[in-house]
Amino acid sequence: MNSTLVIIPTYNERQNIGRLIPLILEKDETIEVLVVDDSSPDGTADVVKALQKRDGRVRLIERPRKDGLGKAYVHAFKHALSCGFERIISMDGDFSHDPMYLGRMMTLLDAHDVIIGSRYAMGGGTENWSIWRRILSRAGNMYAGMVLSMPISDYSAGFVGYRAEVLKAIPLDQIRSEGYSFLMEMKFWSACLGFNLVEMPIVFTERRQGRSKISRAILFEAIWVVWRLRLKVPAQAAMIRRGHGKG
Ligand SMILES: Nc1nc2c(ncn2[C@@H]2O[C@H](COP(=O)(O)OP(=O)(O)O)[C@@H](O)[C@H]2O)c(=O)[nH]1
Ligand SMILES: [Mg+2]
Repeated sequence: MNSTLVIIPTYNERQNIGRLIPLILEKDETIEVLVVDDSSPDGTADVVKALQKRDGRVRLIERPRKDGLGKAYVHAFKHALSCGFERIISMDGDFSHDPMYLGRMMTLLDAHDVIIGSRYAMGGGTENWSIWRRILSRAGNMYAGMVLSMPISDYSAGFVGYRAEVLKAIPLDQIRSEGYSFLMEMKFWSACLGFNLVEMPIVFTERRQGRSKISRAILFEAIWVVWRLRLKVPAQAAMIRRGHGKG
C-alpha cells in the first residue's frame, strides 16, 4: 500500500493549520493532506491555499457553512475513495493529534483494517485536559462501552486510520450523526461489518491555540445515538456482509 490521505476537518484553525500541515507532509513522501473547511470566518482556507501553492500534496474542500464534523468527514471520505487512496487517516487540526504517530499508524494499516489512536489503551493518555473534560470523556467512553461493547477502549477517538475497503463498505450516505457520535458510529460500523480494529496508544494534548468547536448539544447527542446505533447497525451490517458473501 502506498497512498495515504490525511483528512483534517477545520473550523477556525488559522493559528494551527499552517504549522500542522508541513509537519504531516514531512513524515512520508506518499502522504497527501485534505483539509475540509466549513468557510471558517478566520480565513483558515486562505492559509491552506497559500500552502497549496508551495506543495501539490495539499488539497482543500470548502463547504459553505459550519455543518458539523460528521458531514465534513463523509464528504472527505467520498473524495478519498473517488481518488483511489488506499489508506485514509482522520486527524484534528489543533495539534491534539501529534503527527509523530502517523508512521506507526501507516505501518499498522498494512496488517489491520482500522487503527484507533487511543488515549485509553495501555501507554496512552491525555495532557492539559481539565478534570471536567477527563471525567466527561471517561464517562462517555464507559457508557458507549456498555451499550456498544466493542473490543476497544477509546470510542470517541478522532485520530483513526482506515483501509479504503472499510470506507467503501460503510454506507456513508446513511450516516447522520455529528461530533463524537459520528466517531463512535464509524467504529461501530467497522466492527459490525467484520473489520479488524486495533488500538495504538497515543497521548492526546489539549489545543493551545483557538477554542473547542464541539457544543454541549453535540456532546449530549451521543447519549441517545449509541442506542440508535445498537438497534440499527448490526442488522444492516449483516445484510451488507451477506451481499458481499462474508457470511
Ligand atoms: N469542517 C468542520 N470542522 C469542524 C467542525 N467542528 C469541529 N471541527 C474540527 O474538528 C476538529 C476537532 O474539533 P475540536 O473543536 O478541537 O474538538 P475537541 O478536541 O473535542 O474539543 C478540529 O480540527 C476542528 O476545527 C465543523 O462543524 N466543521
Ligand atoms: Mg480539539
